[in-house]
Amino acid sequence: MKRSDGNRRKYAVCDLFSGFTRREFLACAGVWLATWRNTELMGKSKPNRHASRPNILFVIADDWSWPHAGAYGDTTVKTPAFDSIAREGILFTHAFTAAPTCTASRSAILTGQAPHRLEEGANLWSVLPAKFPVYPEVLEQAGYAVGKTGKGWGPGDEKGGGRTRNPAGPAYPSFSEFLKTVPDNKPFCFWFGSRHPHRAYKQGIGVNSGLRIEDVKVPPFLPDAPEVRSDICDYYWHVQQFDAELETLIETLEKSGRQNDTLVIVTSDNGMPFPYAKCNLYDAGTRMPLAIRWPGVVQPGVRCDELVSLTDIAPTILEAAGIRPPAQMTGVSLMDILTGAPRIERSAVFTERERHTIGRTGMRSYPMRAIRTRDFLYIRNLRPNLWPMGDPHTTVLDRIFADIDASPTKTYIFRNRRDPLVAPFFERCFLKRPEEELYDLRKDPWQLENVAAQPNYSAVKKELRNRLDDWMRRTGDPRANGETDFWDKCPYVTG
Ligand SMILES: [Ca+2]
Repeated sequence: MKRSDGNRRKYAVCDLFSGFTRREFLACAGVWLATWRNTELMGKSKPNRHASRPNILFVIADDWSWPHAGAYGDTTVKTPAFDSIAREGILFTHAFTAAPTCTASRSAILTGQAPHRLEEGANLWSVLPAKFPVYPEVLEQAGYAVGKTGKGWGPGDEKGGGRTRNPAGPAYPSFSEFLKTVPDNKPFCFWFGSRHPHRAYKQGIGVNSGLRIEDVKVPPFLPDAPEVRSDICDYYWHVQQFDAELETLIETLEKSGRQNDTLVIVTSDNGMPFPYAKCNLYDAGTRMPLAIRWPGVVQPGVRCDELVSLTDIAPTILEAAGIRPPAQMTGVSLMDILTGAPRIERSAVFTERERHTIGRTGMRSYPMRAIRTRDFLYIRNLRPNLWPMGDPHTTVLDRIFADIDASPTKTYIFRNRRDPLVAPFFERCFLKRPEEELYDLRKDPWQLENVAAQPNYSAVKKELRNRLDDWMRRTGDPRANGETDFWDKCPYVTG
């Protein structure tokens, strides 16, 4: 085994610690190190048959939540292209974005780092300073052809912070146009950023295209009303548009004859644009569809239930290309999962948010941090005196609670907030929240009942609070040391 592989593995050991308690880490590290020593010393590790460096096709939807795909059991929305990638590769059931807001999520995917490490890059409509390396640049320096179409990093000033282009790569009109520029002997890295299913929607387009409101399963965090069902049909229609784009990409790849040498990754940046979803740290905002296909490497039809983060994508891509990830990447390569290698299952992922819209007096952020384990979600609201979804003090409905996208569902809940049947949804989705939230996912999978104040949960709350504190400290979170107004003062760069 090459020395660089050994270094990479050592690096992975250090970084794996991010998902573990100290006790779990110590218990597992011995087993892991023994495996490593055996393969290292006895030379029994399999030769890297991917040394030829695969092409990378990264396909990202905009505002698409788990589990809205056929591969996850949704029988209403039709996603044959995503389902085919899942069937021919690996389907992740517990993948989480680092932040439920476009810019921060994309910053984290590209850099492999937690957003709070990326300065302005943690805010919506911001810049991603050039000092933070992104995987397309690293691949380009290693000889890859790099390009992107559609929504790359952003929204924000893609050339701000000392950059010369969008961090996702130079723009091309389409994947096929990009491929025409790539010599046969050169590997490529291409980013396709869809605009679907981001709003705005043409109201009724879902129903008018044949989706039936009676077929919609309304998630329990939303009221079951015809307006909401129709809004979900519109969302589904846009999910299907994304899937059609994915189908075209797959066909283009096949026509190029390079599909067997290409690692395809399909995911989303944050959850559906509905109350309690996008811009929230509940699963509806952070849990993402994720499927990865890599012919000859990933076993077809594998389903992975381990907790993974989209910050893991960049180190995965780099490792697949035979490149050691930059030391500051807090993500952990998924190569062991992709190859079915022995591994330590991670026991947690971490999510966060800073400023989304400028919906608060003084352009203030509403900072949150969370730890998600198999059985619990613990959220800390660092400024519980502020409105989590934006200030209510305006007469323009679109700007009331501005962190919730304007939509028929938002309007329905707001206008019916005094209806006893709707009031609990309004309180949960719109109003202020306590400093700590804790949800027992074993009996509350949609995180509707905060049990943080219940005495029988005090031990688990303490443990999760400590783990979250520990992660914030170890990853250099400026908020680990208390209040900061750094993200309040960052410009809202709308171009
Ligand atoms: Ca988005």
